[in-house]
Formats: sequence, structure tokens, C-alpha cells
Amino acid sequence: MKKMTRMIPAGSYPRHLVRKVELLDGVWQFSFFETPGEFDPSGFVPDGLMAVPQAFDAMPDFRNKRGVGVYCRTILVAPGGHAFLEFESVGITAAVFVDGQPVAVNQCSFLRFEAEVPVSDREARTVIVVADNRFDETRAPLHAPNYDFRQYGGILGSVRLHHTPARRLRSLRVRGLSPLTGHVAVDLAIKGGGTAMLDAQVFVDGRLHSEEVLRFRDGLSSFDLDIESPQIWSPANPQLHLIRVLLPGVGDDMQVRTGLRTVEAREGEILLNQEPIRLAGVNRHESHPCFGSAVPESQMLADLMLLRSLGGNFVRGSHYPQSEKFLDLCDELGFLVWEEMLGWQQTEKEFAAPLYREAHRDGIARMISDHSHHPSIIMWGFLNEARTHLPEAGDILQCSFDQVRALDPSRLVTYATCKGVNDRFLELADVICFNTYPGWYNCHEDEGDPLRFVRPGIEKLVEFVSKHPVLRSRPIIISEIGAEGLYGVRDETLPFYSEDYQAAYIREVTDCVIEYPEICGIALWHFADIVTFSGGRSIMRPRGFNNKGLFNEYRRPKLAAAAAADLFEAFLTSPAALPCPNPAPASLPIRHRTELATA
Ligand code: ADA
Repeated sequence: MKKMTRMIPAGSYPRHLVRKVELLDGVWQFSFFETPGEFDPSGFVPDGLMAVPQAFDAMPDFRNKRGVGVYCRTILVAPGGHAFLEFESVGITAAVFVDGQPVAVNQCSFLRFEAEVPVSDREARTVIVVADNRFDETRAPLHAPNYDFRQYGGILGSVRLHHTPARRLRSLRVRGLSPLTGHVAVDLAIKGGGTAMLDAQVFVDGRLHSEEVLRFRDGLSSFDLDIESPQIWSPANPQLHLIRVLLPGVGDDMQVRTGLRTVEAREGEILLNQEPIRLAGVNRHESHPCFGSAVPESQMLADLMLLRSLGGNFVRGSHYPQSEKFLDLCDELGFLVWEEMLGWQQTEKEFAAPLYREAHRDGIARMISDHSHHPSIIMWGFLNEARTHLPEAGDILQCSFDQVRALDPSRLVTYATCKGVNDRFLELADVICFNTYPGWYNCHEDEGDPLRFVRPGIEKLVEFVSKHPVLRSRPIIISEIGAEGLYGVRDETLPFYSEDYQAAYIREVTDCVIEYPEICGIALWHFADIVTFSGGRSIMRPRGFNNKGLFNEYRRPKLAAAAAADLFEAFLTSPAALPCPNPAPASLPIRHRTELATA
């Protein structure tokens, strides 16, 4: 572990040093309407309280209810001053009002958005946020009621009030031009900008690096930056750099913490910093029974420490854009991340729906724009388990691949298919990713040992790729595989839904996947049990949960956790495995690794 020689802030570091930013998390006034008419903010009188962030439909009074949660609070903005509100996540759809005036709407709970505060001569302003957790394919095209995970309502992420000059920095993005030599590009966007020549001071890791005069055209400007003594980011040594731009004449600044690394797929391998790597980990939902999808940073860190204790190095953020807080932790702890746009078994209907296509395109653009500075993200995905065995899927897939590669040529792009050898479009993907559950689904008519289906199910997919004239040069990831195990249900005869069967299933998977060097990654389904289908659909999911977690929903380990630890170790160290810069040994408590890093 290299000595950490620079003071790079940990966790959710400040994005601004000059700009005044207020965190508005806490308890807001609140009312819930199960059958709201057209909401009129002017007549709203709240009758209760709600924590922010929190899923209101995870709270006792509103648990599992669908309707409209209306939040209200006062903010203070200097008379005549400029300000905007930043929302990390509001579900499922959001409408924001300031002093009764509509200022923003948002249609996907997993995407950050902003709401301008209209300039006023009054200081005290009333903010109302309408969080609607009902499904509506017009208002929320990306959210459908049949997804196998609960989609929560409420202000699900932090809210910040930014006090800014009239002209302000809107975004700062760092692109690796030659990351391993520290040569990057910095892309800036300003609001109220148009064409201007602006003085800028550039800081790297807290020290003044250079002074520039930046030409902005249509509010955009870019410049190259050579980071002296570049520290390379890797799972074993997740070194980060802080890039900050100050516009003294404007009176605004912005900074991002990023990492220098490369990722590519070549001849059946995934290369990180030009070295082959193997990925072993889990799919993880942002979900907890007490918080819904408003999982606190403390739980995110606990989850990652649990995954680290199992020896995992990889997380697929299933099935939507991840929280900035979670990605910051993955950057800092050296986890490798697959991030994807919201999607779950989309059909021809969505592929042909203009509202869906536009929302999907907008979502991809915002996910990449907001998260491209995170070195932990090595691959972008979308359209999980869509009906990609049909020709109708071709257009949205081609458009999505083209869009992602145009926005970010530095990462791998893929999608997780459940159509196996019948998938029509795998040639578009940099990595071939299969969701497969042999020995779980489609065994219900069988009397024999269902575990006997695991190996042939995996082998069929590997052989299909290996014999394919185009796909055989692509790395394979088993992007989902697992079985349900109800916490506390023990039975050595291995019945379905016992912890014993789930653990035996993972051990059967282990014995198979370690024999195939073509398989470069595996993400077990999934990290922890989650609240899912309700009503009649829960016939598929005992207690209304997806119970394939290695841990139960309160993060209590099942037998599967130990089996997963054995799988990860075997997969990352097996003879078929290529040398992999694995993090410190799983047995070492996480805190010691930090000490090692700074030793
Ligand atoms: C699919 C889907 C997951 C989950 C899983 C399961 O692979 O992508 O979200 O629903 O099946 O548990 O059946």
C-alpha cells in the first residue's frame, strides 16, 4: 500500500469551498394524500412531520401506501440574491414549488436534479416538494409497477440550498486523456454564461496548480491539465485526486474528487491499468426496511465493509443510478462498480414508446454527466433483462450503446441479458453479461436434485460465447446467479428456500465458474434481502421479499455469506484466474487497511 501523502477529504467531501451551500436534511413539515386531486400549493397546511432523507412509505403511518407526500419548509435567501435547490433523489416523481410558484419537476427517483429559487425581495421563502410514489407511464416512464424491487416515495436523498452569484458554475467534469500519466481534460459549464473570457484558478489536491484565462462559448469551456506526480487509482491502492476550479471574477468554485485509471476489454480479459483483473462480488439494491431506498451513508459503509469482509471487490448497482455517497465510498475503498440506467425487463411496448425512449436517453446522459468522475465505475449498463431476443430491441440498444460511447469512451458498456443464447444483440456489448439461475427457476416440475442443473446451465453459456465468431473475444460476466434462502430456515435435506440450499447452490456455482478463465466476473444475486412484490405478485416472493440475499434485510449473515466468501476467494485466486490486485486480505478489519495505507 503506498503512503497516503496528500490530505484528500474522506467520504462526502465538500463540492465547494467559496460557494455557500446549506444542507437542508432534517425534519420537514409533511402531509400525505392517498387520493390527491390536482395539488394546490397555495392552500397547503401540513399536519405532520417527516425526516429528510427518508422514504415516507417505509414509515409506520404510510408503510406500503401509494399517494402523494407533500413536504414543506422555509428557506432564507438574501433579498435579490440567487440560489438553487439541489435534490439527490425524490421518488418516484417530484414537483417543487417556491412561494407557490412551480420551479422544477423530475420523473426518475434515481437522478439528481436542481430547482432554481426565483429572485425575490423577500428573505424567507416557502419550499414545497410534492413526492408522488404512484406509477404513471406518462409522468414516470422509467418506473413500472412490475419491477422485482420496491420503488419508494419521498425525499430519498439529501437536499442542499446553494447560494450563488447570478453567473455560476453548473458542472465540472474530469476526463482522462492519458490517465496513467496524469494528463486529463477538465470540462466546465456555467449558467448565465454564453460567451465570456473568465479568469480561473486551478487547484490540484488543495494546492494552486495554475491560473488560466478560460474562453466560454455557449457556457462551455475545456482545458487540459497535467497532474504532477499522478497517483494511480486501483482496488489495492485507491489513490484519489481533488480537482478544483475557482472563478475569482465570478465568485464561485467547484471541485470533484477523481481517480486516474484505465479500463478496457481485450482478448477475453478485462484490463484495469493495463493489467488483467477479475471481478467477484454482488448485485446490490439501495434498500433497507427502515429507510426504504433512503439508505444512510452509515449503512452504505457497513454494507461495503461486509462485502469487503467476504473478499468481494465488485458491486453491480442493480438496477439504477447509484447514490453519490455510495460511489464516493466505492472510490475511497477501491471497489469496482457497474452502474446502470433504471431498467427491469422492458418490452417491445417501451422500446416503441417515445416518452420512454426520451426518458431513457435523458437518464443515461444525466447518470454519466453526474458520475463520470468516479474511478470506481468501470462499466455502464442499461436495460436489465429487456426482451433482447426480439428484433424490436435492436434500435433502443444501438441508440443506447452509441449514446454512452459518445458521452464516455473511457469505460466498458454492456447490458445484462436473461435471454442467454437467444439474445440477438450481444455483439454490441464490450462484456457479455448473463443473468442465469439454473437450479432455481424452471425446476418446479423436476423430482431430481436441482443442483445438477447449475453446471450445464453455466457451461452452455460459456460454450455459446467461446464458439461464437465475434463474441469469443469478449470477456464474460455472470451478472446474476443465486437462489432464495429464508433467514433462519435450516434443513440439511436442502429444500428450496432453505439457507442450506442457497449455500449449496453457491458452492455448486463456485466449482463451475473457477474452471472457465473466459468468465472474468461474477456478481451473485444479491447482497441483502429486499422488500419487493406486494399483492398477488408476492406469491413469487415469500413474505414479499426477494430472499436471495447473502444477508437478510437487516444484514444478518445467512449460510450463503460464508459460501460467497469461499467463492470470491476461489474465483480471484483459482489457477484459471489471472493475477488480480486484490484488496488487503478479507480477514483484516477494514480500519487496519487504512492504517496500512498511510503507514
Ligand atoms: C432477475 C432480475 C433481478 C431479480 C432476479 C430474481 O435477474 O434482474 O432484479 O428479479 O431476476 O431474483 O429473480
